[in-house]
Amino acid sequence: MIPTKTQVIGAAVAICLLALVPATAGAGAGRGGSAPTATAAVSKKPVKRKVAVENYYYGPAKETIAKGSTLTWVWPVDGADSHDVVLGKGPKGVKKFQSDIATAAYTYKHTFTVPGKYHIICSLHDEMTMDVIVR
Ligand SMILES: [Cu+2]
Repeated sequence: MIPTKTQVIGAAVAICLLALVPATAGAGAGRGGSAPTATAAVSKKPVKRKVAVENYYYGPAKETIAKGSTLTWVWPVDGADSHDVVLGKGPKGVKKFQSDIATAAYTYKHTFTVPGKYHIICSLHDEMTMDVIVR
């Protein structure tokens, strides 16, 4: 049987709706309720930002900041597992930096003076990484 125009359109709409469902459902589920990372235009001025050190992830996992900006990693007051902040790979000539290994109520600060891409890792958890782009 040849499908009528209405049936074809109906099927197309149904497919579109199906395609939308996982996208919408996935959007909010990602980070366990942390604030959405609105990507505003990157300020050319140095900024001071905080990064949450959570169990097995940094929030946010990506930061784009101007040269001279400072990131402060903040461990939760009631932290459960131990983590650190280590420069895995950075621009040429940048010295390695790393925090202590801490569990709770700890902060670590670093000011980025050299533009480039910084890959930050937790030395205890391979899956725990973040990227910092310095412009
Ligand atoms: Cu960790």
